[in-house]
Amino acid sequence: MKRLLIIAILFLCTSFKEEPVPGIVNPRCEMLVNPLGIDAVFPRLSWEIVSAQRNVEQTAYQVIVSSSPEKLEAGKGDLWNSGKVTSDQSVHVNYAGVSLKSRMSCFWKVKTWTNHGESAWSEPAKWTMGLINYVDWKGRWIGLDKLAQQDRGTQFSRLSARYLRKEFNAAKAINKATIYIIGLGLYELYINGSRVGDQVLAPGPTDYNKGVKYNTFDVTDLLKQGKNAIGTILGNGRYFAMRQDYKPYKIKTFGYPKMLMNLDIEYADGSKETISTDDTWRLNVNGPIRANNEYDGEEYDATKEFAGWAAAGFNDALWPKATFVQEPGGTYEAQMNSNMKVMETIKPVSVKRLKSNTYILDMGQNMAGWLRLRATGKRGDKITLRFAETLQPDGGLYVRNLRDALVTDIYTMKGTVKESWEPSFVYHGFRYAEITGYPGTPTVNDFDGRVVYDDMITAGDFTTSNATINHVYKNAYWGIRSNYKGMPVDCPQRNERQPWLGDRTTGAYGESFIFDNGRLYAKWLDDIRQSQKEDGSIPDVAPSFWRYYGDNVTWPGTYIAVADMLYTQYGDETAVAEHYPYMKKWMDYMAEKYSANGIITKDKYGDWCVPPESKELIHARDPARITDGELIATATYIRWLSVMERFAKLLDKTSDAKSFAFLSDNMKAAFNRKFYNTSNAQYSNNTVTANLLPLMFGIVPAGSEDKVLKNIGDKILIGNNGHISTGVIGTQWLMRGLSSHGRADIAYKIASNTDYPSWGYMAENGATTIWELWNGNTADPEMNSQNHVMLLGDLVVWYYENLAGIKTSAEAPGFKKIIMKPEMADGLNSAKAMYRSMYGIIKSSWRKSEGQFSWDITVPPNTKALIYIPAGINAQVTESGKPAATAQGVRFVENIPGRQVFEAGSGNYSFTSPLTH
Ligand code: RAM
Repeated sequence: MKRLLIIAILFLCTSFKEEPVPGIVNPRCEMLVNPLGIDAVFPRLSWEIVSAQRNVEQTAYQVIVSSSPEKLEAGKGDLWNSGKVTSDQSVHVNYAGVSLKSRMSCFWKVKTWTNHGESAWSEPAKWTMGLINYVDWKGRWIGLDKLAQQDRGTQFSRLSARYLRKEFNAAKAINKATIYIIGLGLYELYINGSRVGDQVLAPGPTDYNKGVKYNTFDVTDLLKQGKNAIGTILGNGRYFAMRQDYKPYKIKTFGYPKMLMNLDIEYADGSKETISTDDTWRLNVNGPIRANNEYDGEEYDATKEFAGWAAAGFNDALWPKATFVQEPGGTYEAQMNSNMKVMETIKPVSVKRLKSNTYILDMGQNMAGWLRLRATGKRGDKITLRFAETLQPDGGLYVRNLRDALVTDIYTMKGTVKESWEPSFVYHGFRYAEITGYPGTPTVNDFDGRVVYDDMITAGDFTTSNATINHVYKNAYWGIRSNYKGMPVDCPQRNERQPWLGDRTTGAYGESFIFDNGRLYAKWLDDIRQSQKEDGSIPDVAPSFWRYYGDNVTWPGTYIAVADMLYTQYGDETAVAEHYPYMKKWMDYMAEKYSANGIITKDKYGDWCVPPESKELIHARDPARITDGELIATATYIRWLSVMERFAKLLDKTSDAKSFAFLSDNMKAAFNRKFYNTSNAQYSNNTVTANLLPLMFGIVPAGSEDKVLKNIGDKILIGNNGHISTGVIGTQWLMRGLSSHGRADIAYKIASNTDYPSWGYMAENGATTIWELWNGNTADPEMNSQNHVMLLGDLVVWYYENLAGIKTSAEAPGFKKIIMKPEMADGLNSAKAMYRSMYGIIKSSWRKSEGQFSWDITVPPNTKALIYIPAGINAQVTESGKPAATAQGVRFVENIPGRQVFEAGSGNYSFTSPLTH
């Protein structure tokens, strides 16, 4: 049998002799390569096929999962052998083997059959199971449930970090050691003096009463036979929230830092031991981190360092014992999204003296993270760093827009040569820093900007011939990475930093082109579900660190939009299936409580942050700029009904799908009765948002779309001189709305503007990220962050889908089928984008020159692309110099006005067509 197989393989290989058969790369489980300590008992496996050949399609796969590398090598799938499965599925394949138990290691590989032959086995990959059940956790929660002497329990409460340590003896040779840790609010972990992992500000934030995340590390290499030491440092994070005595009804706090840890050791002789948290641990609050919280900063006194405290042999006789403390309320969950990390280190562009011993450092870029400093000074010298996004006219920091966040890090020197320090439990949103007390003259070489956000790859790249668009793209990139903090937050600098739902309704979708954010947003959906009240209500902020349960359609509805994004961009059906009951519950709750005669009567934020009539205002007061809240709420609810209908169909819930559709029809009729003026085809007071939402949500009476579109166009071109007039809600649909209705010219105008109000205006006025307000350089500081992503709306989606022409088809989501249809906006001569999909890299690079349109495309294996070449019906379209219809891997599909449409399988293609103008 085996011999036969080998012969068959040889035969297949030889039949494609000069070209290698497609290979497999990047096998990953739960969208992660080699994840440790997961708690998905039916994990999903994905792989990418690599091949330079055209039109490679998977026809079958085989997955083998084994309990040891040796078994895997021998092809013994004792956990799962799928056998040869006839299928073109290569992403999110459900594990279907023996049931997975806590602590199991699963080694796996995959091979595929394609229309170009049978691949070799992939490189082996691995995942391990975490502690799935509560009873798997040994030991108890430890900490110190009170303030240390030097701690303050005030509006600016900051605790000194808690240092915990334990030594133990590993009597025998160690085969394998795994550590599971829940360190709240934030932890740093050390073994035998070495830092474990490169994560910072871990674990991911949650509503700690509902669920806490544990992290898992393989620490085999850090342990040794004999004496070992574990050390952890606990910081406040959101667990011991700031502002202890301030608005307790609004700002949630949970308790004092605490931790639970298991270190599982397997000895070479097969015996096992677990070292866990108990009252043999020591805890000291008098270490170097004297004060920390996310908003006010960290104070570090190096004279108080405990040299060698995390290594074996340290004398901790004077350290008090850790005490048992109450466990947090929620479930223990494996953290399936990546922790934050220092993702990039950048140098300041200048350090200038402001006055006596005060200097201003400029990073040249608004960023989120912190500064690492180097200095040589005397013991006890204090270096103080304060952070801000902008400067005052006198050159000093402008901090009024930070509200009462103190954003101050203080380092007290121990007095050795070239000390280096960076904080552990804080981050700042800043471009500038004020340095005081630095011994000597600070220079750019004494500081590094540490850019901190969730560890995820940059999935996309985008550039065009238009400098403004490129500049805004760069600002968006920096804005988005600034605001991933284990959850998407609104801003990284002021006393807020909250995971506001409404900021990401469409944002999450656009961001997914730039960052591989699927796991972060899957985690956020869990946060949102956990924040749901029994009756169905969903807050505006989740995890609900700020208690904002007010019920509205736009902000909480992001729950549905993000599930839709995960399905659309990553083909993640599980996200939809898991959350469907809760989304439906919210939909029912909102309709029951707030609808009257087909209209949703409750709204809260309106079209948040439209450009106001005067440059000092935060919100417009002019009724002509403001869109009716009931209109926004009802249109948005209709939009959610259509997404829910899509979900219901996907999950075979036919009767739900019917009732969503039925309700939608009724509400559309009610909406038009209430807001539509048939005589002039205007909705309500004719704002762009009032007309755009019904146009995009299929509410406009059939046949009247053009008239409504004309009202939008007139309002922009005549009423607003070609400028944007929408806020957070309208901007989510604006660019795609114009493009998909044939007005790419207006969208392009809006995207290229550099005067007020526009994204280009921000860039022209010094923004290196995206502002919270269109008039961010002149408005009241009370709500005026320089690093907020909500006003991006659908701009990034439009960049990729409409300018570069990379979009997934809705019918085959996750880029199984790709729609490549770039806009030929006048004035734009080229666009080039790369996007790393679950199937592999997609590229689109087009340019217009010398009467010719040229377009280079890469389509990944196991996908198909529909390619819309701008060309009239008789125009000669070529691919690599030959008539396109005859090119290998290419098939002519149809002519539509202005385009010839081809279908292509995987591969690289170079198309040309004559330009008509
Ligand atoms: C502000 C924040 C946030 C927004 C809410 C409604 O506090 O700017 O981004 O979503 O308001």
